[in-house]
Order: sequence, then C-alpha cells, then structure tokens
Amino acid sequence: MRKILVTGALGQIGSDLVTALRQRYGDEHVIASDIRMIPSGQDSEGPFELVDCTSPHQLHEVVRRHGVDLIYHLGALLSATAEEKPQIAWAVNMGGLYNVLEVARQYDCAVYFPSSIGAFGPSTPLDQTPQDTIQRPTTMYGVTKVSGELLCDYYASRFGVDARGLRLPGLISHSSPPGGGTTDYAVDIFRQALRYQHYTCYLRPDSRLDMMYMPDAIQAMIALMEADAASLVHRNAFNVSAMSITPAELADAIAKRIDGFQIEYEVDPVRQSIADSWPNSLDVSAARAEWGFAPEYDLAAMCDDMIEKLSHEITPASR
Ligand code: AKB
Repeated sequence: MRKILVTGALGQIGSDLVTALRQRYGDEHVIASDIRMIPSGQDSEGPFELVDCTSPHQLHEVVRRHGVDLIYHLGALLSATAEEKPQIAWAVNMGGLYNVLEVARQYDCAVYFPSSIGAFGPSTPLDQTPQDTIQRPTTMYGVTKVSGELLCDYYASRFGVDARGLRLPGLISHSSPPGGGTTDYAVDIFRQALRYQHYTCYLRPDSRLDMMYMPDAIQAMIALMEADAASLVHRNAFNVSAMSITPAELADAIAKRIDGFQIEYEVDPVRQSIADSWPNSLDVSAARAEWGFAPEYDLAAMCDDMIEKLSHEITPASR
C-alpha cells in the first residue's frame, strides 16, 4: 500500500484531495502537510505535519519518518498573488518543487506536480490549445509552471523520478475557497449569488477560460498517478479541462437557478491581463487517449451540484 504525502494540504485542492486519498488508501496512509497549522476547531482524520517546502530538511525528515513513496506537491502561490509578489513566487514555487524532486530522487518517491493553463502565453494557439505547443507565458506564475514542467521532465529522464502532472484549468469547488487565483471568480460568484443574489466580477464578461469541477480534478489526479507508466507517452503536463466558459455564460447559468441573480463588472486590470494571456480552450485528447481522462461534470451539472451543496451552508441575506 502506498504512503502518500500531500503538501499544501490545507489549500483549495489539498483539502478535497486528502479526503479522497484517505477514502481510497486509508487514513494512516495519507500524510497531510502544510506551512500552517490546521485551524482550531477543525480535526484531521489522519496524520498531519507542519512542513515548509522551501526547507529541504523538513521535507526529508517527514518523507523518511513516514516512509513516503508518493508526493502530491500542491504547495504554491497562485497566479494573481504570484504577480503581486514575483520574487516570493519564484522562491516558493520553484524552490519548493526543486526540494520535492530532490527528496523524491533520494527516497525513490513518485511525484505529482500541478501545472496550469497559466503555463501558456499570448503566442500560444488560443483555441483547442494543443498538448505540445508554444509556451511563452508572460506572468511569473506561468514562468514557474513551465519551468516546473521542464524540471519534472529532467528529473524523470536524468534520475528516473516518476514525476507526472496535469495542466489544470480554473477549479470550482464548494468545500474550500481558492485564494489568489485569476479564475477564483468562478467560485466566488456562487457564494455571492446565494447570499446576495448579486456578484461584481473582476473579469470582462467575455473572458473565456477553461474550468473543471473539483470532483473531476481530484479523480484525474488520482487516475494519472495510478496509470500504467507504459501507457503514458507524455507522462507529465497533460492538458485537462471540462468546460470552456465566460463570466457571462456562468452568470446566465446561475440566473436560471437563483431567482433575481444579477452580475455587474468592475474589471481588475492585473487579473484581466493574466486571463487575456491564457488559452480559451484546451485540447485534452492526449489525456483521454493515454490514461482515460473523462470528466463527468459539464456547466449545467456543475452548477446544479454547487448550488445544491452550498445552499446547505449559505442562506440569503435579509433585505
Ligand atoms: C489561477 O487562477 O491562478 C489558478 C490556475 C488556473 O492555475 N486557478
């Protein structure tokens, strides 16, 4: 049975991934870790460790002590925060990944690395962006994602580290909020719609981007790491997406489900220019062919489930 370490486990992806991995492999086989402690009042079902990925010593210690053989490395800054703090983004995103790959090399661990649609740039073909194409991102986040893809490939070919990964689109989740991303609007909009029947969006109505519902993303991360290595031609940085949508299209879908919902737009130039530099839609055929990527949720199914789940915790504000 695998022994799995998840870094950045308290983040948007980490909290759902740890739950899914524990259901699959058992609580004691999944070590959640983060740079901060679990908030008081919240319990961990299995082991939790305080780990700063920029500290090689802390990573070595946890991997050795628990006999880890697979690391899902999620600790990183997202695009908008990375653009605000580019020096810290380089140190955390690249320094953290380098330390994880080094410890993986020494302790023979497999590694999952989340790349992103941010690994593409304005000179990349915008529609049905191919798996193998031009990658000249213009953001620090994108620079760390392309460099991360290359570093994973290097560790795989030079040292035999089984480093795999996905180029994730914006992820939509009801269980934990994102923080510091360009695609965060697609989560915030649901919470604001249920509470206030109103949302002010920081992207233009026509900003088309790839998105995926969190259950599909979690399923994809686990399926990729369980896939037979012999069937993987690319192994790393697979394009994945389940829908290509604009804020206006998402707002229409929500308005059909929440009476009186209205959206307005106050564009944030920084996040808009990041979004403008990313593709409209990805070609996911390599992921489908090589390890059976098959997301279940389209826009309608995702909206139905988000609203159903969030309506248990969010009640409309009294007017
Ligand atoms: C972000 O907006 O930074 C992330 C991403 C698409 O990588 N959600």
